[in-house]
Amino acid sequence: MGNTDVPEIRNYIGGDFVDHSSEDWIEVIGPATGEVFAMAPLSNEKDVDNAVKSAREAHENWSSLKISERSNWLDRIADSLELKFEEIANLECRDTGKPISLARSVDAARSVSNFRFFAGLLREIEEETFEMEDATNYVIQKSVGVCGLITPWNLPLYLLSWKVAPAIGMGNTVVCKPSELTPMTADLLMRVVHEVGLPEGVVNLVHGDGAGAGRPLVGHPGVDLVSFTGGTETGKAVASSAAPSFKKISLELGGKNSSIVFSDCDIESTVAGVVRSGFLNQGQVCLCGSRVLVEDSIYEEFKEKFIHSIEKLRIGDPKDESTDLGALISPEHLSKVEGYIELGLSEGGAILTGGTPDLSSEFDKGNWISPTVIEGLSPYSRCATEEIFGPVVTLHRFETEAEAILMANCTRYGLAGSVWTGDLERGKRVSEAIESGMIWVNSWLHRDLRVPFGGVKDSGVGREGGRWSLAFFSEAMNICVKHD
Ligand code: TXE
Repeated sequence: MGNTDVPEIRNYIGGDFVDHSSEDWIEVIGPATGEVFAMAPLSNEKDVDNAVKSAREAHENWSSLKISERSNWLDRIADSLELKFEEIANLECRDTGKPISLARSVDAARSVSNFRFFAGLLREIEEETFEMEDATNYVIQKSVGVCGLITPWNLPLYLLSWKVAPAIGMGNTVVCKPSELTPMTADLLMRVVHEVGLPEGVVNLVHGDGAGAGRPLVGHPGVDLVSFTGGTETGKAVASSAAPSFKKISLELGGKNSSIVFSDCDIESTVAGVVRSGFLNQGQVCLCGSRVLVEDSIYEEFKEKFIHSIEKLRIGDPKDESTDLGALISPEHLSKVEGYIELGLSEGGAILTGGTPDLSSEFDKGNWISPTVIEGLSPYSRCATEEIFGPVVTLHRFETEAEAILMANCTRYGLAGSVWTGDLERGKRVSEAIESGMIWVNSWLHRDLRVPFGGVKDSGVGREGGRWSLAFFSEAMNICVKHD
């Protein structure tokens, strides 16, 4: 038993909610108030082993279903999740500390549409053939086997559903390991899977931390593929535990993305877009534009409007419909973010706006910080090149297009970015010169689920999204048939 005053969630293995094998629990804490509102299992390798066995047993039957049958299952999950739309939003708001409006428009909406989208995409799969003079090559896509799916705390169900849907759609069975900081909507997904009657063992879930549950899952000989979203340092550990058994792997890691603002941009929409990109989800999105590079001739004008707009953001109670920014995920993460602000000052930066918000006593134990902007730092400084993953943006000036590109490329990361300009040719040219997986021109996080998603350099390995997800969660096999 965990803390008896609050609800306990359980692992989901072989079609049942089951007890974990130890007596240890994790307190699930609301970041806005510091209250413990649920207990989650602290599972160990025995639990992981049970989950992998169950996934392995289910694989043969599940992979032999027709693709249309599996897409119908995805639609059923989407329908059932849609009925729980408000519950998803409320749980995500409480578990992550993000504003309820964002939990609805981003987390709940995307979790449903991920299942719906992949159901549709699966139905479009066509067999590929390559004719030779005397033979035909048939390319088929087989399932890989058992997939280990490891997800972080910033977009819990959004990212889990992004992996589960294409993985099971392609005939794999899965073991999920959500972040120990935000396990509630993963539990909700298991309730949905249970309610719709998905064959047992197709989706399994083990709660727990990285060392006790994540690591044994990645290293398990019964796991054939690992899809991981999380920090770059953890990604290195995941890559090295997966390597000895040649598991298929996709790593979606951190970012330190530039928003590049040219003097010919539409200043009002650019300021709004760059504020959104800097501070959405309190800056805790790997795609956030946390370094803003502004052309010298409009630097002062941009800065004034940028700060004015940031200072209008409403920070506070995540449950309040009008809140723009909520709390950071944990006290440890808050300390990391504050440490970077101190580092920025010691590196010669000046804070233009920031501090701690003035909130009611209900939030005294929460993890709060106001959106912070630092100027005067070298674009090569640690504060301007390392991932902070919080509401902290650094401002820099550039004079030429070439200088902007050089500055955008001077980090170890290469995930995303945005270019703001009235000249779309330049927008495309500059985008192509940036070492990155994704760039938006005159927008940010404008997502089409069909396009590839992933990064270069220390931002990760591989691509997911659309047909790239289907390719990753399958093995292409060629059958060459010689004609008579
Ligand atoms: O994430 P971790 P943390 C960045 C961000 C943040 C930093 C650390 O900069 O400050 O990462 O965050 C599981 N084997 N991002 O420590 O540790 C863990 O239990 C297998 C960027 O919270 O990467 C969780 O389920 N799994 C990011 C998941 O990995 C392990 C989003 C992610 O946790 C493991 C989050 C191990 N050895 C943080 N150790 C993004 N790309 O969006 C931990 N885990």
